[in-house]
Amino acid sequence: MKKRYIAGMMAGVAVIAIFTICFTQGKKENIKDEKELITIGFSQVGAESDWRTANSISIKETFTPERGYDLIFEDARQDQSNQIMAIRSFIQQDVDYIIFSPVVEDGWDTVLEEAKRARIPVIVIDRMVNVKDDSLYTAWVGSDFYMQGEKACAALKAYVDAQEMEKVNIVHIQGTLGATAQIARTQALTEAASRYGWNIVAQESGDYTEAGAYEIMNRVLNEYDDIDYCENDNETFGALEAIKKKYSNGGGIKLISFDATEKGLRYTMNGNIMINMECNPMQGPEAEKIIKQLQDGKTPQKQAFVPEQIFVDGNVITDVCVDGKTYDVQPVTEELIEMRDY
Ligand code: GZL
Repeated sequence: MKKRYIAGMMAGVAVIAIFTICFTQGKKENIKDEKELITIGFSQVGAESDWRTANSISIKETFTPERGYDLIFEDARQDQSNQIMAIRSFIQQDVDYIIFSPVVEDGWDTVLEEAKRARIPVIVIDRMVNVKDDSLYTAWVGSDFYMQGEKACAALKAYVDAQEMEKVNIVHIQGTLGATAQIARTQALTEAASRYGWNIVAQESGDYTEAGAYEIMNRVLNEYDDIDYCENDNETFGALEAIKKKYSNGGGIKLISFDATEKGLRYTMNGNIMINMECNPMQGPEAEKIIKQLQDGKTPQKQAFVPEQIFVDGNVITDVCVDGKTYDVQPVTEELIEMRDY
C-alpha cells in the first residue's frame, strides 16, 4: 500500500484540500484496482566491497514494482549517522516496512524505538543490532559469522598440521570494528590462536576495503608472517597486492578470506587464496519471505541463517571438524564458479 503516496498528497496546501481529497479519493479508487505496492525503506551499509554490491543487487532485484513493491534504497556510505537519518526519513514517509543492514551493532535503540512508536516493522539483514529490547526489530536474517570463523580456523589447523608447521605467525586484517561479522570472525581467530599457540603478529582494521588492507600489509610485511587472515575478499585483494609488490611469487604467505565472491573464488582456484569462507549475500528473497509472513498475519522466526560452504585451493584440505562435527570443503572449479548466482 503506498502510504507514502497518499500521505504525500494529503500533505498538500489547504487551498487545494477539496481537490486533493477528490483526487486522492479517485486515485485511491484506482489504487484499489491496481496491485497495491508495499513500500519498503532500505538502508544499506555502503558500497565497500564486492559482497556488498551483490547484497544490494539481491535487494533491488527482489523488491521491484512488478513484484508488488515500492523500494526506497539509501546508501549510508558506511556511516551510522546516515543510516539513522535514512530510517527517520522512512518513518516520516510512513513506509510499510524498514529493512537495514546495520554498519555496527551498537547505537540503534533510539531510532528503532521511533520506528516501533510509528508501528513500522523493522527487519534486520546481514549484520546484527545490539539493543536492550529485541522487540525493537521483528526478525533478522544473515550468516553465522562465528561459525564461519571457526570453520576457517579449523581449516587452517588442518593445513598447519599437514605441513607440520611448528611456528605460525598471522597478520590479522579485521573488518569494520564493531560490525557483527568483524566481532565474530575476530573472536574465532583469537580463540583458535590461543588454543593452538599461533602468533598474531599484527591486528588492525582494513574496514572491509582493498585500500585499507593494502596500507596495513605494506606496513607490516617486514614482520615475518606465514598466514594472512583477512575478514573479507576485498581486504585479501589489497593484502595480496602489497605482498606481490614485495614478493612476486607470493613469498609463501597463505591467505584466508571470507565472502567467496566470484573474484575471491577465482583467486582461490588459482592458489592465491588457500581458504575462502562463503558469506551468502543473497538476502533479498529471505527478507521477502519475512514480509510475506507478516502480510499474512504470521509471526516470522526471530533469527534465520543463510546456507554457506567452505571453499579451498585444490585439495590442500579435504574436510574440517568443528565441535566434533565434520564439514566438507569444496575445491573451486570453473564449473562451480559458473554455477553460482553471485
Ligand atoms: C558480512 C558483511 C561483510 C562482508 C564484507 O555479512 O557484513 O560486510 O563480509 C562486507 O564484504 O563489507
